[in-house]
Parts: sequence; C-alpha cells; structure tokens
Amino acid sequence: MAILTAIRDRMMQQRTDAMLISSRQNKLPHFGFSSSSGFVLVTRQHAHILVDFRYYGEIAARTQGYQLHRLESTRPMADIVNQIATEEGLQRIGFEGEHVSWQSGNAWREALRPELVSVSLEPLRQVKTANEIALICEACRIADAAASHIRRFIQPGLREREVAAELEWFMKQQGAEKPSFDTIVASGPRGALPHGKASEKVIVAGELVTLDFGAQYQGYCSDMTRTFLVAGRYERPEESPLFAMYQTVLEAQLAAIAAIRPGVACHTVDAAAREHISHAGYGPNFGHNTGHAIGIDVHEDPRFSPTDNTLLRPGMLLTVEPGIYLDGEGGVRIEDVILVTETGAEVLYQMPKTLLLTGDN
Ligand SMILES: [Mn+2]
Repeated sequence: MAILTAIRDRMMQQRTDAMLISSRQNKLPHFGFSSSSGFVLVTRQHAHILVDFRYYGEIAARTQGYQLHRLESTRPMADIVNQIATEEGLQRIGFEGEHVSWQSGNAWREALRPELVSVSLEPLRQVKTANEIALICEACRIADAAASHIRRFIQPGLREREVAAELEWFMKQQGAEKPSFDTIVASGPRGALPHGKASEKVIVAGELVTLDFGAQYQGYCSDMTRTFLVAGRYERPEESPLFAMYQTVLEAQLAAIAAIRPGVACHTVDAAAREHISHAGYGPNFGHNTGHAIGIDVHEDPRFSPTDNTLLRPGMLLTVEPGIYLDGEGGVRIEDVILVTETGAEVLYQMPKTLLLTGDN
C-alpha cells in the first residue's frame, strides 16, 4: 500500500522505528472510515490497528494486511504498544504531537517504554491519490448541484437559516454524509462577515447573498462559495451598486486560477488575486488568504497565502476564494476547488461565476 511506504519513508527521515497514528484524519486511509477512536501503529515490518469492541468487526471485514489488536479497559493502548515494542525492538516512536492533547501526550510518555517524538504526517496528504481525487470530485459535484438548486430556491422573505436548511437537505439527498462545515449564508450587510453563519436575518430584494458551504462524501470534503443578487429589485445584475465590486472579485479569482501550474509557489497565486484587488482600491477589504488545500479536512496545507512557499505539484487540490468586504454594506466572495494538473488548473465546479439573480431565470 502506497500510504504505508510513504509513512515508512517519513520514519526513515525522522529516524524513528514506528509511527503511532491517532488522528481521525490520518487514520482514515487505513480504517476506510472516519473515527476518532483507535490507533494505527506502523513499524518497519508490520502495520497494526488497535480498536475497541465497537469497531473491531468492521475493521476486520474492511482491512487487509494489518494485524488487529482489541483495546480493552484492562488492556489499553500503551500495554499493546509496549508488547509490540518488545517483539519488534522499537526504541523511538513518532506520534502526532499536533493532534494529541497535552494531557494524552504526557500520559503516553509515562506509560510507553520507547521514546516518543512528535512527527507530522500532514505533508503526506498534500498530493492526493487517484481514488482521493475521485471522492473529492464527487463531493464537489454534490456542492455544485446544490449551488444551482439554492439559487432557484432563494427569494426575498426567507430567513438565512431556512436557506441553509434547504441547502443541507439537498446535499444529503445527493449523497452527502453531512455538510463539511457550518453553512454560511450572509445576506446584505452581513455579507461583510467572511464567516457569517446562517442567521435569523430575513433576505431582502436587491441584496447580495453569499453562500459558502460544502459536502462531505466518504470522508472527503468540498468547499464552494457563490454570491448571488436577490431578485425583486433590479432587472439586471449590472444595476446593483455592488456590481463593480463583484467584477473585481471575479477578475481576481480568474487571475489566481490562471497563475496555477506545477512548480509555481503558493504565494505567487495569492499575489495574483491580491494585487488585482489592491489595484482596484479594495486592498484593505481583503483580509484573508486566497485559498487552502482541501481533502479529509476542509482546511489543509498548503495555503494560497502571502507567506507559503510550497511549490504546486500535480494532484494537489486547493480552493481559490478571494473576497471583498465593506463594513455595513456587504461582501462578495467566489470560491472554486481546483485540481493542479500537469499543465495548469482544472476547476471542479460547472456553476457560472458571473453575477446571477436568484430565482428561476
Ligand atoms: Mn474555503
């Protein structure tokens, strides 16, 4: 399995004899499902899974090539790992310090005989496998269908919360396990809040409404933002007083996507969007990164930020989501997920990005 080879390469670099994996994110490729419970212990020769009664049967049915150990209240993780350490001669074990609480880390250091060193497995998730790309594409298809549905659904008089409920219901109908994060519906002046979770506010004709949402599909996430013009006040989108601002965000988003190809540094892509927005005079109104990698977590590394020097590689998936926020007036954000290909970027959504009116038109 490629993932075991990658983990063992990391063990060599870090001069550890084993890797103890406890995070939900990094257990998923081994378990085949998402669980905060249990452990994976990868050694040079073997791969072990430690789970309790609740998961043992499912793991036994799903996995091949792992040695299974049942966690019991009388036989906790440290006892099993100490036994494996004796059998396989493990001196130094890596653990996921960034995902382990201070309390657990201290308890493990007390109870485990081998030395513990913190090792990050996050870099291993930056380039996705073909299977992971397929799952993220499906999560994106669900979000894309939901965006089209919700544009027709929105009308003046609805509360933001009602719009979010319809959106989430629709995504589940389409196969989503759950939303990949709390759905953002930010209308009118609330659009100036980049993370304005759906509220009791009533949506009004002529406002811009920003929806930022995603689906989780078989443990993998999508993330999508579209900003619509609420019908009932203007005949054409160009009549909105915020139309010019919308166009600036759209041009910045397209400029960032155009900058993406293998070998380009992430900060270069951020700069493409940021410079366009600054030149239009909105620099201070764009106070977040241009995007982030996505996969098992909604937000992963690398980031399209001014300080991220990571070079893009084919098989990476990231969002591109510049925005402009005007206090008291409103905001615009447009977000796609892109796949870095051999030659550039493939956008995983079909939904148009021109300013669209809500409703059936
Ligand atoms: Mn995002």
